[in-house]
Amino acid sequence: MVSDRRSLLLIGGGGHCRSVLDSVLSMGHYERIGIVDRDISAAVAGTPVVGTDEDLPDLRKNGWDAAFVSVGSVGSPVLRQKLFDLIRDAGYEIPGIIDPSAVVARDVIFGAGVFVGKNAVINAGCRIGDGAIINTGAIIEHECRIGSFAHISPGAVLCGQVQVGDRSHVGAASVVRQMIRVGEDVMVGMGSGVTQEIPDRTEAYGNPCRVVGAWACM
Ligand code: JB3
Repeated sequence: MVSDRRSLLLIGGGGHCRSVLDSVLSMGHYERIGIVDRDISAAVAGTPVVGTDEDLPDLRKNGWDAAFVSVGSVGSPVLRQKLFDLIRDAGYEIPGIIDPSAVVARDVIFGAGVFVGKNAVINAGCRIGDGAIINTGAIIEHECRIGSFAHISPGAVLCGQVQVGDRSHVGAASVVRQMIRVGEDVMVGMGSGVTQEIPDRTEAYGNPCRVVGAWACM
């Protein structure tokens, strides 16, 4: 985490950005915040849009030092991954945004650009991959592995030693039993109770959670 007051671009100015922005303001680390969106009228809560993706290299030269992907994801993390690559290649620092109300164990290892929302809990021994979203009130119990660009939705509960693969989505209020693997590019529908492994590139939902077909992240 950064401790000095610097400048931060939020990439994507929609609903998820509103949550991210509120956490950024609560953290108080940044004295200048701007939004980059394909829609230049997308100002969020008084924070201005300062350009589009094409402007990112110039904005970097003009003193914006950090950037964070604030486009959200409900089952389609590909845009988030593309924007993450864009800001990394343009030379921005990519911080984590962890809401001050979240409870995070001391030994959790974070990749770059992770969002942890209000009242989320991440317990001891977890690893969270680049660009993952641990959304409002999610509980990630001890020794879980969350892949890059995965989205753990509001109120989801992952019991101990659960693995969630890259780009996978665990729907709101779902529960994943301890030591279960949710594969890569998986969509788990909201309210599911996951008691068995979910294979890569599948869609599954229900309680008990059943695979209902193939899933392709787009
Ligand atoms: O589930 C929860 C709690 N939140 C959801 C979140 C995780 O994902 C939320 O309900 C939404 O389903 C979704 O939030 P998101 O991505 O903020 O969706 P939306 O409100 O539609 O806003 C998307 C924003 O991204 C819009 O302002 C778009 O103009 C912008 N956008 C789209 N493509 C882009 C691009 N911005 C940039 N910079 N570049 C793009 O390519």
